[in-house]
Amino acid sequence: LRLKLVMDELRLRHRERECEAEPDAPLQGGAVLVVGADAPGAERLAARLCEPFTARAVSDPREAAYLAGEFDLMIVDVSNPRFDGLRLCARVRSDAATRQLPILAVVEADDRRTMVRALDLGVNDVIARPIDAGELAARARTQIRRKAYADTLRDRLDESLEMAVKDPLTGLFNRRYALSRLNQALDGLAAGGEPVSAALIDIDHFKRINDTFGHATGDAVLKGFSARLMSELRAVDIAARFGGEEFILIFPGAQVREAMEAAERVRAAVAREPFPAPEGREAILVTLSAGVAEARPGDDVEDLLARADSALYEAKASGRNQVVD
Ligand code: GH3
Ligand code: MG
Ligand code: MG
Ligand code: MG
Repeated sequence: LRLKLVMDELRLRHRERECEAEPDAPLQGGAVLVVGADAPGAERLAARLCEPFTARAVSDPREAAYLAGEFDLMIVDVSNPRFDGLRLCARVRSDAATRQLPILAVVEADDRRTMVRALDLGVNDVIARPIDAGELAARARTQIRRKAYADTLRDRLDESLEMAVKDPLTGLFNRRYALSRLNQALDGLAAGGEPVSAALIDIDHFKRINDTFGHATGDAVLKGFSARLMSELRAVDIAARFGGEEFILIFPGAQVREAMEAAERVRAAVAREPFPAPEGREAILVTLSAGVAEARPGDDVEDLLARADSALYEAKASGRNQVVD
């Protein structure tokens, strides 16, 4: 054992020189969690990684699993039979929070069996003992770069998916998305599923707001109005901007009475408190009119919306600031 420690010490010194000598490798670093069978083993492994990596050494697999989500890469020593590194790898792979974390497993050069098991478990790469520091850095770099690229792609995908369904001004869903959800709900109803109701909303005398305060304030009111809509709805309800200052609420599972109550709650919340006006001017009281309709079996989207629209017309005609079914 003493001989082994001396050997490690020598390797470490050698490594320190290697670190300084690292030639013109691109400065792609990252936070690396190094997991070994025991604290000194983990520390020795971590010491093999130098700038621009920052390594943290850990020897408790539970602590490692807990910390893993904070790192760009995990290096696990699976070469020590007294330490079940493979189990840690499996756990990190199956946990949703760390599923994307790259794992590099350290194996004995002649232990093909463990190497294959590690790869089967979803480890991204393996490195064989005795460890060459240059090889370790290269494999670490590759995995971190791959992860960064995959993260970028995923973010861009999320962003464009969101742009396809959202209204940019208010952050509510857009008309197209609302119509497709309504279609889905009507299909569900036709197949004997749960009821669905919808409310069409139109802001009262919105032209006056634009004319009095300008278009920019009108836009700000639309944003604040939308936020207030959202705060009154259940998680399963859908709020969308249907057109300029027209909105639709979809209430999955709701019959007309429940939808009326929800729309009335929204109406009251909007009318209760005025919206901010430009500096030095009186806050802006906003009211809305809404028409509610429950889907009937056999309805298509146009049928349902036509009924909601005539209810909205009635709400406008009977003095605004009210909900009609
Ligand atoms: P009412 O609905 O009560 O009959 O009166 P209204 O004044 O609200 O009339 P209407 O709904 O027909 O007009 C809506 C106005 O909203 C017309 C348009 O200039 C304005 N508007 C539509 N989209 C936007 C927008 O994105 N931003 C702003 N600032 N104004 C918009
Ligand atoms: Mg309108
Ligand atoms: Mg109108
Ligand atoms: Mg209006």
